[in-house]
Amino acid sequence: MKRRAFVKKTALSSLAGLIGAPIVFGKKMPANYRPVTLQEPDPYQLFDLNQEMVVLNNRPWNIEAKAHLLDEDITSAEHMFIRNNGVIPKDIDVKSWTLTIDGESVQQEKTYSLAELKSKFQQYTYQVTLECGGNGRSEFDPPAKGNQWTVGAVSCAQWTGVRLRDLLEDVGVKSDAVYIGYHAIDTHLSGDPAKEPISRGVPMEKALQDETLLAFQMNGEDIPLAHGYPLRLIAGGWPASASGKWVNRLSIRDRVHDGAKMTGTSYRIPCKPVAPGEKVEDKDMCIIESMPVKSLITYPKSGAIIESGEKLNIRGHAWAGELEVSRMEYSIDFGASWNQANLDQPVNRLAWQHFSASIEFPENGYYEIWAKATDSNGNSQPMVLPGWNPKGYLNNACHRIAIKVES
Ligand SMILES: Nc1nc2c(c(=O)[nH]1)N[C@H]1C(S)=C(S)[C@@H](COP(=O)(O)O)O[C@H]1N2
Ligand SMILES: [Mo]
Repeated sequence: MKRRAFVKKTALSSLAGLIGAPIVFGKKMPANYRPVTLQEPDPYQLFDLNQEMVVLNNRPWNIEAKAHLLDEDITSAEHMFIRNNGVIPKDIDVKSWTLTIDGESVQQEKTYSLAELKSKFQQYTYQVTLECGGNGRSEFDPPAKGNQWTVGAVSCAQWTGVRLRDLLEDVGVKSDAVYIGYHAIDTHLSGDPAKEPISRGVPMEKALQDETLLAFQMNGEDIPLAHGYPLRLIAGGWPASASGKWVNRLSIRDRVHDGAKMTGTSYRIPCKPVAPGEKVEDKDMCIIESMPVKSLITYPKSGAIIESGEKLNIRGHAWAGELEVSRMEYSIDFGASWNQANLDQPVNRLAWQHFSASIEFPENGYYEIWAKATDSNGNSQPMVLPGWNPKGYLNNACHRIAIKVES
């Protein structure tokens, strides 16, 4: 086979892989053409997404927001990133939905219907930041495999549900309990029913926090299907992979949960920094817990043109995993000097914080605005890419937008 023809064939089959179906007249497609289904966020109207959302993959569905779409204080479903490891479940019957709590360290295994969960336990609402551990992956060099998230795999919606702590009290937890693992009904891409796409969890200490919920509502309505309808674990401030969607079973474990994507390089980083590209053994990899400090300029949109002499009011959000953001700064001279921005308190623990600033530009021309948050432990965002790791997690480099000032 000639090399050119071969390249074309692999390109076609990888496109078909992304689409999840063979492209019947694929050979007639112009070279470098991107099929419409991959240009639009959701041509089959599976989700209620804004047209500017960016599809990174549609088997499984992985879709991110652009920074300016995240301008809302409370992220709406329309602008919320979607991250799936497997196939979204279909035909969910809420009436027969149950949640079972089991595991080596449960005192009494119990199964609850959704109605029981809602009536038996007190309900709480928290606004919670959920950021994918791989957000920012696209900047790593050498590159990391996986969805090439830029900046938009983060959300901060309001979640309503019952406290996991109250459920744990109801079933009783043995003194040797270490971890909670979730199990859900989404299916593995291979179609193998014995395989779970993902089954992660959190240590007992995190499970017992006030804000750790089993949620049945998002922003005051049923959780949208793509985000975990009808029941979702919410463990804010940690990689969002800990917040299991479509959860029907929780196991109280006497060891660190060993479900799918808990081991190897999944959601783990080298315990000690390594050189870019270095091989790291499994035993030297540590599970990601609280996410690092980060921020996003959500207004204006990058590329804005400002009239000479006008002040520019910028705004955005900042978050710091389990910590609070204590200082917010911006730079218009590539990080040579920094100015203080206004920073609000979070509405509750684990919610992002809003910032704003009014900027005057000294003369006409091109500028970049860089934003830098500092957490309550004094850790600031790095100006450029932080520590390389094999899977490209935890890129919390300063967000930057482009601005032109013209008369
Ligand atoms: N059951 C299940 N839960 C899941 C996932 C999944 O694929 N299946 N993906 C996880 C990951 S990696 C992330 S980042 C978040 C994404 O949540 P969202 O799609 O609601 O934004 O869900 C987490 N919970
Ligand atoms: Mo994720």
